[in-house]
Amino acid sequence: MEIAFWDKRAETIDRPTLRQEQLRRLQGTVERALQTPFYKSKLKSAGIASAYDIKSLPDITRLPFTTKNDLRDAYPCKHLAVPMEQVVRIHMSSGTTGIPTVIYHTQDDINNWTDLVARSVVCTGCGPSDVFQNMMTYGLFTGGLGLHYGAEKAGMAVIPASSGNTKRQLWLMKEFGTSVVHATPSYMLHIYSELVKEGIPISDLKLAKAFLGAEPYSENTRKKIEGLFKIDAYNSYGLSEMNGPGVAFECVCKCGMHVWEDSYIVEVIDPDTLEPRRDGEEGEIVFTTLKRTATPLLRYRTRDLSKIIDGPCACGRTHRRMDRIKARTDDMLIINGVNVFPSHIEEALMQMPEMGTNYQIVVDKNESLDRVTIKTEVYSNLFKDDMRELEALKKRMRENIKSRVLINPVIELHEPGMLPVYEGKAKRVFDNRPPL
Ligand code: DLL
Repeated sequence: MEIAFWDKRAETIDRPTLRQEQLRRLQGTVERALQTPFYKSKLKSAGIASAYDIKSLPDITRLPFTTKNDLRDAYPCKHLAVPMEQVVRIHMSSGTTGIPTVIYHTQDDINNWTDLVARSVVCTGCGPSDVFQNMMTYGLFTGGLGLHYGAEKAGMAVIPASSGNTKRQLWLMKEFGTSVVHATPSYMLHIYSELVKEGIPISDLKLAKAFLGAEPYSENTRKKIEGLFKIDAYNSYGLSEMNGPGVAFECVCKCGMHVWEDSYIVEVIDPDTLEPRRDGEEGEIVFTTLKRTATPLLRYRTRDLSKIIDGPCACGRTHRRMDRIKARTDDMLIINGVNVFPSHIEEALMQMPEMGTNYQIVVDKNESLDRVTIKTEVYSNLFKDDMRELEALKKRMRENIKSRVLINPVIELHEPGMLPVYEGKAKRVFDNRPPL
C-alpha cells in the first residue's frame, strides 16, 4: 500500500513533541479567548486570569466547556477575538431556535483549514490526477467551500457542483471522468438509484473514491456504497464550530479517522457527569481549537458519541484516530423505556441484501405504547414476487432489527423512489409522539 503525505513532518510528528506544541498552542488559545467578552467572564469564574494558569495539558480540565447554546448567547460576536477588519469569511449554522451560531475566520484561519483539508484528501491517496466533484452544498454550510480550497491546493481538478440536480451530477461525472466525490452517504445512495433509473452502467463512470460525511452512518452503509459503486469510501468528519470538514479523516487504512491533533485537542467525556473517559471508552467528543485566531473555542461539546482508537496506525501518522460517530446524544430515542440509537437500526437494515437505498423511522403513540414503523425501499423486482415472499422479508427485517435494538417494529416495504430524498443531511427519524 502506497502512503502519501501532504505534510509528513506534521502528520508523523512524535507524540512528545506534538504534546509540547499542543500545550504552547493551548496557552495561545486561552490568551486569545481572554480577548473576547464571552470567554473573559467564563474564564474569570473558572479562576483563569492568564494563559500561564495553564501549565500542562491536563490543566485543560480547568477550562470551562462551551456548548451550542453558549455560542447562541454569544451571538453575533461576543466570541470574536480579532477586530472585524481581520475577518475574511463568516460561516454559520442555523438551528431549531432560529439564532445561528456564527464562526468568523481570518486569512490565517482559512489557510490553516485549507491545509488540513489538503492533508485529509492526500491521506486517502488523492492528488493532481483526480477530478473531484464536490456534491456538498456551497454557502453558509461548510461542506462545500470547506473541501473546495483544500482539494484545489492538493492539486485535484475541482468541480464545485454543490448539492442537488442529480441528473446534472451524473452528466458531470460522465463528461469529466470524475474520480472522487464528496457527498452525504444518504445522497450517495440516492445517486445510485438515479443511475439505475437512467440505465447508466457503473462502468460508464471513472469513480474510484468517495468522501462521505456530514451525517451519521453505519459501517454497513459504507460497505453497501462501496459495493454498489465499486469504490473506496472514506469517512469525513467535522463540524462548523471547528471549521467544518477536515477535523478528522480516514486514511487508506480505513480504520478510524485521524483527528488533526496539531489543530485540535480532542477529549472524550461522560456526557452526564462530564468526567473524562479513557482512550477506547465511548463518550461525547469535545474539541478545543489550537490555531484558530478569530474564533478560539474552548472544550466545545459536540454531542457526538464516539471513542478514541488506541495504538498506532499502519499509515505512520501519529495523530490518534476517532471511531465513526455512533450517534448524537440528542438523537437517542426512548421506545417503551428502551434506549435506541437510529444508527443501530440503520446498521441492521443495511446488512440485508434486499434493502434498497432509502428508509425512514417513524415513531407514534399507539394508546399508551410507543410504536416504531420502519419504512424501507427495497429493490423493485421483489414486488413481482408473491405476497408470501414479501411477508417473509418483512419478518426477516423485523427479526434482524429486534435482535440488534430490542424493539419490535412494524415494517413497511416501498418501491424505489417512493420515500423523500434529501440532497444534504437526510432526515431519517420522524418522532410524532406528543411532547411529555
Ligand atoms: O456537517 C461539516 C461537514 C461537512 C463534515 C462535510 C463532513 C463533511 P455541521 O453542519 O456543523 O458541519 O454538522 C456537524 O454533523 O457534529 C456530526 O453530528 C455530524 N457529522 C459530520 N460528519 C460526520 C460523520 C458539518 N462523518 C455535525 N459521521 C457533527 C457522522 C457526522 N456524523
